[in-house]
Amino acid sequence: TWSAVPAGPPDPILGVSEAFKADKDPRKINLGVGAYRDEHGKPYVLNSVKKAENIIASSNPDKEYLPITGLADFTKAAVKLAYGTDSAPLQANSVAVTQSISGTGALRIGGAFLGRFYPHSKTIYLPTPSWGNHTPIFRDSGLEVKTYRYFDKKTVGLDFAGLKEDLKNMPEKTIVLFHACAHNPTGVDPTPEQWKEISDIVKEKQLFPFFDMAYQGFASGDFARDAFAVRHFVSQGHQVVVSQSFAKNMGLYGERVGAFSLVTADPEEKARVESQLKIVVRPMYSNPPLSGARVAATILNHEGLYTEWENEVKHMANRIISMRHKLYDNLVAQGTPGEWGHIKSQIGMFSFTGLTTPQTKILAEKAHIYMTADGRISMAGLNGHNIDYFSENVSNVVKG
Ligand code: PLP
Ligand code: TYF
Repeated sequence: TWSAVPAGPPDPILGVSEAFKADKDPRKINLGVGAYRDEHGKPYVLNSVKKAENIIASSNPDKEYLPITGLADFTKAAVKLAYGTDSAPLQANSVAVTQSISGTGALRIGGAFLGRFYPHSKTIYLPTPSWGNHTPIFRDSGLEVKTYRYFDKKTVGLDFAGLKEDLKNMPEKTIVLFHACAHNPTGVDPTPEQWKEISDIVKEKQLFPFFDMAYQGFASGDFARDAFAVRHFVSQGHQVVVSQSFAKNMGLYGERVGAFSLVTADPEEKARVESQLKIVVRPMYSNPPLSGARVAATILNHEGLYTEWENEVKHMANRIISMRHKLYDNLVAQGTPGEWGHIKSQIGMFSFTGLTTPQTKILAEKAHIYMTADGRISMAGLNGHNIDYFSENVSNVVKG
């Protein structure tokens, strides 16, 4: 029956983890997947999460199905985190929201909803490059995927002129995806001033902004600062849609906690939109998973735990930033050819190092250092124990 099914290619990111696992060298380092690691290279379960789990366990909760759009205590708090408590559409009760299977599920629900109901276009523009899963997610949800310029290889920074030109040349009212902060894979974000210009062009062209917010808090350690783009767009009257993930900022990766929300015109429109979100979700998975949403809701709605969580997010963000400085200092001290300022200026979980695919292969084969073939490293995989070994090997491979 399945003799005509061709073997598919492995996931380029998760494939790196497999190669890492198979390597038996004690010096090995995995900088592939974007998952936070502590200063000993170990996965990190947040204390705020452990405490929330204890609170939940001691309340003897049942295991009933959630509603189709999920746990309301969670979704209400999630949109406050994204839009800000004083956000006008939140105050007006016009933000429609559903819980989702983490950020990926939120993007998928968003793609499906826009594919079905957005009246003006079935095309979504993604930055080049973008997270590798964006194209398949939106294609599988029935949208046509196109791209706009984003990253400038020469400056290892934002191609702001190219980005603006491409936005201006898009058909009116088309859908554009933006990474809200901590762009994956480049680590390059527009500045607040640049976001303002982008917002103006989006308004002029009546483009439809879709924000993927997978790293709120992870970029700067400050939730409001990382939500600048979303909140600015909303303040300018854009009816944004937002996908949120709690994988990174709460370390709830495998728990699959996320939300998809849309700004609508008023509570009546919101109710209609939410009724259709249910119709999108119901045949996909009926209703979302319970445990992770309970954890997130407990943290978001508990003053003490929220503060503790905020501090833990700051700690993660700051540890990553300190690794950026150390790596930069090491590369410069070792006389590594090239300009390495981007290691410090890039934002969030990743650094787009500029290492070439052949260099990444050499690092894997000779030094047991694993990263994606595009030269992206997950900064969180570096720590005080392995950063000197890493810098030395990068320096050597660049010197050739
Ligand atoms: N969007 C971006 C840009 C990401 O990098 C990721 C994952 O790392 C996601 C969305 C979705 O992740 P998840 O489904 O684990 O929340
Ligand atoms: O870019 C990353 O490393 C994260 C992790 O199917 C990830 O997005 C990778 C692959 C995937 C889901 C998450």
